[in-house]
Amino acid sequence: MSVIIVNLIGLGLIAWIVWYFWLSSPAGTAAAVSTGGVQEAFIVVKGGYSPDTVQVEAGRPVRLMFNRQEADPCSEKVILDAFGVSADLPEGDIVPVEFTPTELGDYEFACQMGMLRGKVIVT
Ligand SMILES: [Cu+2]
Repeated sequence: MSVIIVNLIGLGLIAWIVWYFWLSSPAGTAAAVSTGGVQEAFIVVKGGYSPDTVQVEAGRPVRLMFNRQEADPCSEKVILDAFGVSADLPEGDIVPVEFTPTELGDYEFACQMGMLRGKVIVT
């Protein structure tokens, strides 16, 4: 019986984390959450980027955690030209992409064909 209760609490916690990081800000803009000086944001990749706009502060490291939830080859790579970084996104994995923005502005990121687009706003 107590095992069932513990499992239910665990499931509830997972549901809350998923809701908090992914579902509470669908598509729109998300401010990166700072953990130990690193600005972190979770981005779900599924027919687009969600959220598709992430707001960060200049001069501090950023870690974007991409979670690709589809098999569509269109989204298998994400490229952040302005920051000189790119990453392969295996389906289901959470892939961190790190960089430190130094100048204010809007910077696009996209899939390798430029069909899916998102934006990093550096303030
Ligand atoms: Cu594409």
